[in-house]
Amino acid sequence: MALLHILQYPDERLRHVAAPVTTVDAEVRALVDDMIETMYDASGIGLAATQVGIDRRVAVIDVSPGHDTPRVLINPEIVERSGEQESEEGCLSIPGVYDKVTRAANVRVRALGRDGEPLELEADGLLAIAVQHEIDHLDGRLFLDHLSMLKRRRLDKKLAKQRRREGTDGHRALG
Ligand code: K1U
Ligand code: ZN
Repeated sequence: MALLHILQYPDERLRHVAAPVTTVDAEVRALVDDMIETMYDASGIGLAATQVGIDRRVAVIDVSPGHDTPRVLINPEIVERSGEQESEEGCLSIPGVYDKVTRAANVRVRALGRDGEPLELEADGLLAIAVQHEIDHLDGRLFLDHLSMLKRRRLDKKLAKQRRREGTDGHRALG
């Protein structure tokens, strides 16, 4: 298994729309295993293949308290949604930024599991949020896209300043 590099906002590859997986083969299973290891290493509760630069519809999620029950969603589709919930979200591709996002409270998801078996998942609470957050990644969307224009502009300014300070935007850090 291997740790994968997690792309950081504003990397344009985070905006790619991932293609469906046609065959769940050994290569896809190896990707799933690497993504689970990477999610745990980063102390995340989810990870989408888009975040590691792979444009395939593969996501992993683990919201269990012991961080020992990984769920694998290949080609996930939300087939039913109801209600609303608002909660604070973060993103492994946008470290240090958290904000409130409103999403469906309950979702029913169809997907394939790690071995290609069809599965259906009914989710609420944090699991429902994580599922929607990861499917957004597979569609090239970030939780920032759910914020108001005003909040978004403020955050973009803050992040650009942070990148300048860290010298990670191609300019020399001035201290
Ligand atoms: O996809 C990702 O960037 C992973 C992200 C998923 C996520 C965050 C917040 C709400 C729903 C889904 C994270 O894991 S961010 C960091 C995190 O570990 C965390 C966030 C909320 C609760 C518990 C942990
Ligand atoms: Zn994210």
